[in-house]
Amino acid sequence: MLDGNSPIPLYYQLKARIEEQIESGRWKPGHRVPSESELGEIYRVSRTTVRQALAELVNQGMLLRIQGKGTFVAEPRIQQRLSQLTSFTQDMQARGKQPDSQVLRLELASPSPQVKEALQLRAESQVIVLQRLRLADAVPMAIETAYLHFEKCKAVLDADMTGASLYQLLQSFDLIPTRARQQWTAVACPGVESRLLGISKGSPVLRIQRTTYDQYDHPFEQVESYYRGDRYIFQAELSDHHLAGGNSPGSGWFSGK
Ligand code: 16G
Repeated sequence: MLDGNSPIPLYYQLKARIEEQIESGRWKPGHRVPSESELGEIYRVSRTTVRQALAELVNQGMLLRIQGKGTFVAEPRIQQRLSQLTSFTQDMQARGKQPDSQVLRLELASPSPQVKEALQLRAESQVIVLQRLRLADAVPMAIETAYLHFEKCKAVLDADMTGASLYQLLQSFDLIPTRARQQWTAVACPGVESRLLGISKGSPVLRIQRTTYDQYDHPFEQVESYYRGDRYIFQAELSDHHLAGGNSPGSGWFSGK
């Protein structure tokens, strides 16, 4: 039973009970959570209390509400480690998920000043814009807009990128993604992106910007992506190289090999 005399609010206690069910594995992904009235009866709390607990768990991405069907335990988030340079395709395959992508845009364009600087382009250069919706087991995960160095990546213009791996294609043309610099910003998902990702407008998403370099340390792609905040966890291992006497390559950097 929940403790009505505790300083911890009832909804919070109920939320912790539900989290326990999920974390212990008693409620597996896809498990249907009892209805609001059932939970209210089990824990002797009001519908408002139950609603508040469920709403927070939905926001945290632990539960999933399906209109007209009920509330279910969500699939665990994709955990991505930040020590290796990988492609979306590799990340999904390593997790036993089927990667897929829909091409939203593939064309030549004039780069913005930021893209021009990131790719170290000459004034008159154009870039290839490849925008894709990335899916795992048919579930939309991210929207990626890659600005690609024209000379290095022109094979992309003739390729069918639907469901294909950009990095695999580039490697077959002897361009090896070797290191990247990446930054994350938490943002509220804009309208168009939210429709494509199948989430409500304003949901938390991670805006990721990446500059990727080839084996000659030349930048070939500048990517701006929106990753679903409810489907991803990014993990990094931190160590104090300075104290350990080691040589840190600089914070925020990671390399492929
Ligand atoms: C990752 C990269 C993206 C790259 C893509 C290639 C992030 C945030 N982005 O999604 O920059 O273009 O992989 O994947 O990690 P692909 O080879 O499957 O097309």
